[in-house]
Amino acid sequence: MSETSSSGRPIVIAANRLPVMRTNEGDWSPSPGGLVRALYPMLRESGGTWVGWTGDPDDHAEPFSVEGVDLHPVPISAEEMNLYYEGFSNDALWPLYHDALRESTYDSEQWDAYKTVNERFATALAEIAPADSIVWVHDYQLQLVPGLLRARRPDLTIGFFLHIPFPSVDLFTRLPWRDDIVQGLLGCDLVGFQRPRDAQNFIATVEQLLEADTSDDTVSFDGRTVVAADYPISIDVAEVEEIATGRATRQRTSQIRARLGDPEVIMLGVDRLDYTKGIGLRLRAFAQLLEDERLDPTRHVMVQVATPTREAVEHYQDERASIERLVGEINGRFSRIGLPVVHYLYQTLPYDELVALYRAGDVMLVTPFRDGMNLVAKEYAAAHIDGDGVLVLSEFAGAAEELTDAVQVNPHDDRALQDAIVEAVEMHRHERRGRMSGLRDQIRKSDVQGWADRFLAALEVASSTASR
Ligand code: GDG
Repeated sequence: MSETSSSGRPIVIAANRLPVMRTNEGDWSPSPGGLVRALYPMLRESGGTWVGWTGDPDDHAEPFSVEGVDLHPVPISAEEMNLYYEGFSNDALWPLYHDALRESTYDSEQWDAYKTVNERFATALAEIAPADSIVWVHDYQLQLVPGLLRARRPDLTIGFFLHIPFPSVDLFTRLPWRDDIVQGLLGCDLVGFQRPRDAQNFIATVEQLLEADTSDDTVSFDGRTVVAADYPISIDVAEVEEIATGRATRQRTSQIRARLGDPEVIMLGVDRLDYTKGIGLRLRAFAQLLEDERLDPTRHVMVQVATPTREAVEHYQDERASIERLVGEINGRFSRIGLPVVHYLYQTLPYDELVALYRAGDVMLVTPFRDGMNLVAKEYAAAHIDGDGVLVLSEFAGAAEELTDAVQVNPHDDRALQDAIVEAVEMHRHERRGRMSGLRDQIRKSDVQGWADRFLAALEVASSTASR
């Protein structure tokens, strides 16, 4: 824990979802995930609070506390869920911020719901944040909150972290409500991004839209200075290593290999079933390699975990249908009785099972068209305590900035992707181990706790220099 986070100032986190889930007995327990693991202990120590939605529509639950952290539910109705979350957040902002990979829907009713929910979050935060506390707002669903909160509570230190990319000026300015969004973010003392390029895009956008004074990493607007910089997120490395080392995981990994028919090489993909992740692309590359006999279905198999997500949004339904058709085609053509060549799981697996799969994966395929960071790539390296395994990584994942020992590839180039897969499959043991050692050194240098500490330390510096 850094000196800054133990400086005694209470911390309030705001995110779309609360960091807890209901147990079978109807109680609450912290949800799995690196963000929760990084922030929970800090909140416990600072006497902090997390503000967010419980996940159930129209849930007007009173504030409660789980393992020493105060949780403050913000109600969201079923209709708002549809307009603010599935609509504006995931059908307008998500595709726009990911290189406009799908057409965005711009709908003023959805925008109104986005504003209403952001106002509700800002009102809740203004009421509960202790005097002079630190408020850390997360992600694209809540971009108006910093500005709304600053107007109500100028005493607060406000930070924001965007988990997804910030697009180029040319893309961002398509957004009908572009000025409102950037002004919302400028209510912060510090706006954090995954990559330097995201921060640069933000600064260039502010410069163009608001004609504000900017420098490399600051914006002067409305008499205040706002810092915009990159803080690449990471994972709980120790936790993944602990699971990976466990006896149960080792046994499960051997069992998985055996169940797959003890192939020479297991290729693995793990993604939310999202059109940004390039799942179809890698399946097509795999199929072409089988077709060209550069891979052999008796020696090389693929496992693709595609976690259900945003199933009410049409682009996601289309993507699922297209992937499932492709899996069917490939298996129809190349499988043998009892031995499919692609093992496809449209499921959310327990985390232990995921780590066992990472360990079983000889080659990990992470091929997004665009990704803020991609934690799966980092989790794969953390799980490979055996020092072996090859990561094939898209140049368009934020993780590519740090994970330079991966086999990096432009996933839009189908031949290059096929070659990268063959390179990974055929890589000499010595080179595999050298690269994996580089990947593991890199992620150990910056785990999620370090990320949170760095962000909060920079936020306190930014707020002490900003004139309010
Ligand atoms: C957003 C940004 C950025 C996946 N399947 C299962 C499962 N997972 C877990 C993984 C990993 C997480 O979900 C996925 O994180 P990613 O980073 O890969 O992707 P997004 O969900 O799109 O996350 C992304 C991230 O925010 C953080 O800032 O890196 O760029 O898009 O932790 O392990 N977990 C379990 N079962 C599954 O089936 N338990």
